[in-house]
Amino acid sequence: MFGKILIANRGEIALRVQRACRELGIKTVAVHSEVDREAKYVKLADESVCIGPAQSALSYLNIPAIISAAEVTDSEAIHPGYGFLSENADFAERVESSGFVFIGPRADTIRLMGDKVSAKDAMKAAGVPCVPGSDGALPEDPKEIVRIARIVGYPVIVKAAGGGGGRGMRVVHTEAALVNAVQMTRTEAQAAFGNPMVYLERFLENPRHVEIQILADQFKNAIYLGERDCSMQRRHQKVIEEAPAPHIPARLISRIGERCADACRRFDYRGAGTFEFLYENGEFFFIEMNTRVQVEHPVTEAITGIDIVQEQIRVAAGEKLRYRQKDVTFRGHAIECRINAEDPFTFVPCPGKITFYHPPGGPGIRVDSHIYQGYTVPQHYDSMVGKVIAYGDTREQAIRRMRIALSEMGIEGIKTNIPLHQELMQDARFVEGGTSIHYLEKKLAEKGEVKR
Ligand code: MV4
Repeated sequence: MFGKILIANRGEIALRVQRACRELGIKTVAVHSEVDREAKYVKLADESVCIGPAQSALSYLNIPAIISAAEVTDSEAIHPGYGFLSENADFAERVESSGFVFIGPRADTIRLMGDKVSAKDAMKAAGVPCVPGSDGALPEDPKEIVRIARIVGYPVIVKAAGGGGGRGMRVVHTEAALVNAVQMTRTEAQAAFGNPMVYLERFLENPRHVEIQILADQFKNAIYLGERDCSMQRRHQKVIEEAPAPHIPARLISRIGERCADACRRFDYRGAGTFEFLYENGEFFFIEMNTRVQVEHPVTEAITGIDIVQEQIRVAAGEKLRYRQKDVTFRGHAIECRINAEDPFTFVPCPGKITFYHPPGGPGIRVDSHIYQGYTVPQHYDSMVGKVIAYGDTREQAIRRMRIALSEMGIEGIKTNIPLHQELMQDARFVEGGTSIHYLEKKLAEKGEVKR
């Protein structure tokens, strides 16, 4: 096992990784920007290195500074967390060529999944069901594009190969609008990702976002840890996640989970990973794979009892996976509310000093957060300041516990989206379960209408 790990991230995930390291007896190095100098996870780390000014581009995305910090602290491995450099294949490559272990998949795997066209090709070949669409990237010839779209059937969605997570896509309802939409998406994709390749899919009108968590080691052992429903989102930002996904038969999950684990064995996947699917009318359609630990990993940890971050570290150190599929059992239900420093109605970010903080607790409640009374939420980064995870024997119990937790939680000095979560925990459609990816935005639009 490693003796010392550098954590190339900030905020709640930096603290989460640190806790996993501590439990494994590994020393930790925090890297931080100038504005994060006073952050508690920096003080709690065994060592810390300032890697640059507040702007992410000059600190948390500064590859040479991070590699240097690993060198001067004699770290053996680097954990990238989520966001920042976590899915940057060049970073993974530089980490490994500098003699450190990158805690994640190999650089070529990250690159394969970063290109959404090659990712989809690989999944199709591995027997993972995909959204029907163009086979690979679209050609230049407008006549060919029109022909392909006719076969796929309207509405279609044009997506950038270099995009993902909702960036670089356009829905097209008619043939008349197609060629122009493809051209516009190409131009935007070139500007945003340096890659003009686009592909086409049948547009699913009312799906849910259901993802499968997997774990794999370098010895071709791979398991799935069930699914998460992340449909409650606004502008591609997840707001609430839960596991299991309501009203999806367990045998459907095990069938798709086995496909994902099979795919991992096929392309020698190593570490934790997530297969993103759209789920509509009882069918799963693969859209993208994430090669990092995700924000919402705690709901899976709650229902499986497996520490995903510790397993990431173990398999990166070359250990054999400690679980076989038959060892993985699913019990109970978990819901996560992302707590953001933002106006609960306008969603405008609200950084500033926290003058009072009282975290919730009690049976089945987990809080993953780096904040404390007196902490100043900087304006330079994501507005998420923590997550509340409620676990119960049933979904109903998890919801009841979440309501209590939110009512106990006190954060003053900044605005947060706690009121939005409180409203959603009382929302009849949420309580029923199984709402689509459009539910929250529709609900918010209706609320807006009433106000006017
Ligand atoms: C789609 C889709 C409908 N049909 N693909 C958005 C994020 C990116 N991961 C893929 N996205 C979508 N792809 C087809 N063929 C609808 C979305 C989508 C979405 C997906 C997941 C969660 C939230 C979403 C919000 C709007 C659109």
